[in-house]
Formats: sequence, structure tokens, C-alpha cells
Amino acid sequence: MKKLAFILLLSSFIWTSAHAQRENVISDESKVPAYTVPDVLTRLNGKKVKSEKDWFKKQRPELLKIFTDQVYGKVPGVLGISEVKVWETSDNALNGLARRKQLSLFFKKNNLNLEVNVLMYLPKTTQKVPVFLAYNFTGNHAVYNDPAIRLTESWVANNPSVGIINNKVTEQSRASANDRWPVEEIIKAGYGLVTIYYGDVDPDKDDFSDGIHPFFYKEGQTKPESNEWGSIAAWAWGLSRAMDYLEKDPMVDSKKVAVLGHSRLGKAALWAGATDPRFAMVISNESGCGGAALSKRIYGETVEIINTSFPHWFCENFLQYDNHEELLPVDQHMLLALIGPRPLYVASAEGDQWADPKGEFLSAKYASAVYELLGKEGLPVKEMPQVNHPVMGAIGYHIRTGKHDLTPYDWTQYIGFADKHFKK
Ligand code: GTR
Repeated sequence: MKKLAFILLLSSFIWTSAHAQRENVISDESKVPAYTVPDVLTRLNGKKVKSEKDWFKKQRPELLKIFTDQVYGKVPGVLGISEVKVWETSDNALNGLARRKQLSLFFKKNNLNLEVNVLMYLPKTTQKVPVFLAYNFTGNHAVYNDPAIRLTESWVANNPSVGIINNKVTEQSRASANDRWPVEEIIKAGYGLVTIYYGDVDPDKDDFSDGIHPFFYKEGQTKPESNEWGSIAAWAWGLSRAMDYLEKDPMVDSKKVAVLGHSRLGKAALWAGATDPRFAMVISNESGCGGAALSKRIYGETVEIINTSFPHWFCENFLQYDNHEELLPVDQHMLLALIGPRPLYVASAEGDQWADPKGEFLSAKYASAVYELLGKEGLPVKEMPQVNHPVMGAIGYHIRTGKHDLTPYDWTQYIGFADKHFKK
């Protein structure tokens, strides 16, 4: 009896101290506990990955399966675009600098119908152009000051300061995010911009009754199974469906599509790049926890914090790693490695410690082993570069001054990175 009481007391002490420890978010490098990152070139059975064939035939599929089952969740079925409706095109956008095209992709199943609006700005040339494909946070109309852009009718998180009231955008919402989208610079550099409001695919709320998830429910099902997709995987799925369309668009060079995302949308871009090899380049802007940053460092946002704040982002199986990152059979450098040997850019910001810049850098560094195995230079440096000193191999990285955001500085690097890899 005494022994049992002692064990109970001891385990409750261990439990409370583990939780107490996590009450404080780590934002001081000296407080990062000892952790072990699994070697990307060692298989679960302990065997070493020695060749390109070992990577593509054995290690890559195993890692992809772990991320699918334990982290993001699997897509439960196949569903293609039912209809493409082009709303309008113009050869006179941006004061004559660009073409504009607006269209919707419709998805239909049983009596469900989903509309995904796509806005494209393309350089005026007779050649097919490389493009950046990127989700936006509040609707296509927020990206650029152009009255011709259709206002989204989808649910958008309220933000009265930019005219989003009762979850609907208004005229006041136009161009409200244009700081993040230097459209003219992108066009002048010879690239197109293809953008979609991410909430068209799945509204960003802890509710699986809307967006794309219900299209795959069996009778009586109200949410995905524990190994099925959360919202990040749904958004990644949406990027792949946009790619299905881009492969058919006569103005786009679909072999040169760079999928880009900021923050939660960076997580989605990485997962899209990992699951869909048609993306020729992947750009993660401050994607942080569940994106480019190593989870096992537990610096900044942790698995428990993210699963608590955003219970719908990952699959249910991911919850078992709350406060137990050490049990994860993978870490995020392995996600980055799944993109290899395709060009990959990881960016951090000094004022965005929540996303763990060092953890993002280390992740890119550890992923480099796979790029090297595949005959490419991964990250060209071993130590974290100084602030505002981008480095670019097949993996690029920068940490810039400033806060959590997608800025013209970031875009300048992404355009440079695309020039390096797409225009050689
Ligand atoms: C934060 C979240 C991050 C990041 C960010 C964003 O609240 O903790 O993981 O995704 O949101 O998407 O802006």
C-alpha cells in the first residue's frame, strides 16, 4: 500500500514538473534542453542510406509515411477539378505592365460544391512564364490595389480595422495586405503571381463541417479519422489542385512553379512540396513549428502549444507528441529533405523568435545531407549566417531584421533564388 502511494506521489510529481517546465516558453538559447535529432540518412531499422536509390526507394517513402500518419494526416481520397470558370482576363493590368486572369476551380461531389478563386498576374510575353504560387490570408482583393479583383465571398476571420465584419470582407478590405505582395517587382523580374485565399479550400477554424473535409466523409462521419488530414494537409491538397490547373494554363510554365507560403501557409507550402514533386521550388517564409523549425528543440512555439491553439491544423495522431517531442520518430529537417533535390528556401526573422530561427536554420542544415547525396549543394554554409546575409545553394536561407511578416526584402531574395535556379 505504502509502495503504491509512493509511486502515485512520484508520478504526480513528475507529471506536474513536466507541465510546469512547459509553462514557460523557451526563448533563451541556454535553456534549450539536450535533444537528439534523428539522422536523415539512417533508416528506422538502423541501416544507412548510401545511394540515390536507397533514398528514393526506401528512406523517402518511409519518412513520407510517418509525416502523413503522425503529423499532417492523409488525404482520404481522390477528387479532381470538376469545372474551371474564367471570370475575366485583361491585357491591361498594372497600368499595362501585366495580364490579369481571374478564374474559379469548382469541386463537386454528391451535393457538395466548393469554389476556389484564383487570381493571376502574368508578365506580357508570348512565352510561358515561371510563377510563384502562394496562398493569401484574407482574400485575393487584399493583395493589390486593383478594383477589378473580385471580393471574396468566403468566410474570413474578423478584422474590423480592414473592414472584415461578420466574417465578410468589404470594399474597405481591398489592398489591405498589399505590403506583402510586391506585384510589380515580381512581374518586372519575369515571374507571374498566382494567388488564392486559403480559406476557400478550408476555413481556418476548428470545425470540420466546412471546406474540403466533408467531401470525403463516410455516412455519419463529422471529422477526419485520427490519421486523416487536418487543415494544413487540406491547404496543401488545394495547392496541388491549383497545380493541376496550372499544368493546363497555356501562359504558365508549369515546370517552373515555386510554391511559397508565410507562417501557417509556409507549413502548407512545405507539405505541398513534400507530397507533390511537380512543385519545382518550395519557399518557406517563417513557417516555424510544424513547418521548417525543429520540434525537438522545444524553443518558441511547441507541439503542445500549436495543437492547443490550433487543434485543427494537424492530424489527431499528432496530439500524442504534446510535451513529448522526444517521441517523434522524425523531425522537421526530414520534411525539408523530402523536397530534395528541388530548390528549397527557408527564411526566418530576428524578431520572430516564436518560429525559432535557429531551429529553422539547423533544419535546413541537417536536410542538406540528402541534397548532397543527390548531387547538389544543400546549404552553402555550416554556421548560421549573419542577419540580412542570405546564402543560396540548392537550399537557400536568410534571417532578416524585423518581425514576423512577408516583406519586400524576403521577396527580393526569392526572386534572386528563382533567377538562380529557373533562369540558368
Ligand atoms: C501563430 C502560430 C504560428 C504561425 C502563425 C501564423 O499564431 O502560432 O505557428 O503559423 O500563427 O500563421 O501567422
